[in-house]
Amino acid sequence: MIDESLIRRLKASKKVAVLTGAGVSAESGVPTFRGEEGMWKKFKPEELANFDAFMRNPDMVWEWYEHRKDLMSKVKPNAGHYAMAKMEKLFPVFTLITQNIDNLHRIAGSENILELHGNIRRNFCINCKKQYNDEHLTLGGGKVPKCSCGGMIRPDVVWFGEMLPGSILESAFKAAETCDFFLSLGTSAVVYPAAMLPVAAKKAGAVLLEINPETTPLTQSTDYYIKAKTGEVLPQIVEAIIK
Ligand code: BJW
Ligand code: ZN
Repeated sequence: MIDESLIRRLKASKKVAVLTGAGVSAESGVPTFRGEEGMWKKFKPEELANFDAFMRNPDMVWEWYEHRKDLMSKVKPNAGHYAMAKMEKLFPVFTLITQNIDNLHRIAGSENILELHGNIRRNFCINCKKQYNDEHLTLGGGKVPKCSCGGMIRPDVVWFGEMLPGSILESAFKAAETCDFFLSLGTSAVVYPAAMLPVAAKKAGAVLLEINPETTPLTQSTDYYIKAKTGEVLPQIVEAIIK
């Protein structure tokens, strides 16, 4: 059962902002980084997802991304993604801020999306910055592709130590600081600056809801915490606000 006061307060909201993390795509078969089922139990994310690792061993890092590109091209949105696309239509202002690079929110039909950490289908040359989408590359060889200028091509995602896209981050903070209701979904809330968004929303007066089967450093600051999978709970929340 979902708390009645949560539904009442969400229903009364005009501006809603949502932050999603890897947990939202877990039920689609995309492994998370951390947590019980985290794929990075063997590797520390900070060691693989950074520019120095790419420069030291470009083929290894590229092969890891090729593997994930392949996986992410095959998976489908789950009930949580679809519920968020439905939710977007129910509020005058709805901003979906995602740390995920897998494109599943867009495939599910969400429109106002801010991708904080890039998108795995895009790539660019580290030398001349020319953009290459996956369809412009031959994937599967385990070797880092080269640009026409000779430079190495990397995925257009944000690695540790790199700045997030400035205008996207700015829009995300604006959405967080001006919303009435903020949802933090399927994120361990340990990676900055994304982890600051729910805190900024709460500080600016928003109601804060977290949904995650495991508690996070954010949990103690929330108004509502639902210990569950997003694919199970979000459709119930949408049903309850439509009723
Ligand atoms: C479910 C579920 C289900 C499971 N339903 N839930 C301030 C303080 C301390 C450190 C820093 C700071 N500011 C900056 C830093 C450094 C660093 C950082 O945050 N480090 C911390 C780890 C300590 N941040 C950065 O470097 C960022 N850049 C930056 O700040 O630039 C300015 C700067 C530069 C130089 C110096 C200082 C400042 C960049 C961060 C980039 C993160 N990139 C990655 C990789 C992207 C590409 C790729 O995918 O390969 O982004 S790392 C990885 O973590 C990925 C994710 O988007 C991100 C967050 O992970 P997420 O989504 O939360 O996933 P998990 O796996 O952690 O959690 C999943 C959750 O789901 C779990 O809680 C489960 O329980 C739950 N779950 N099933 C609902 N069914
Ligand atoms: Zn180039």
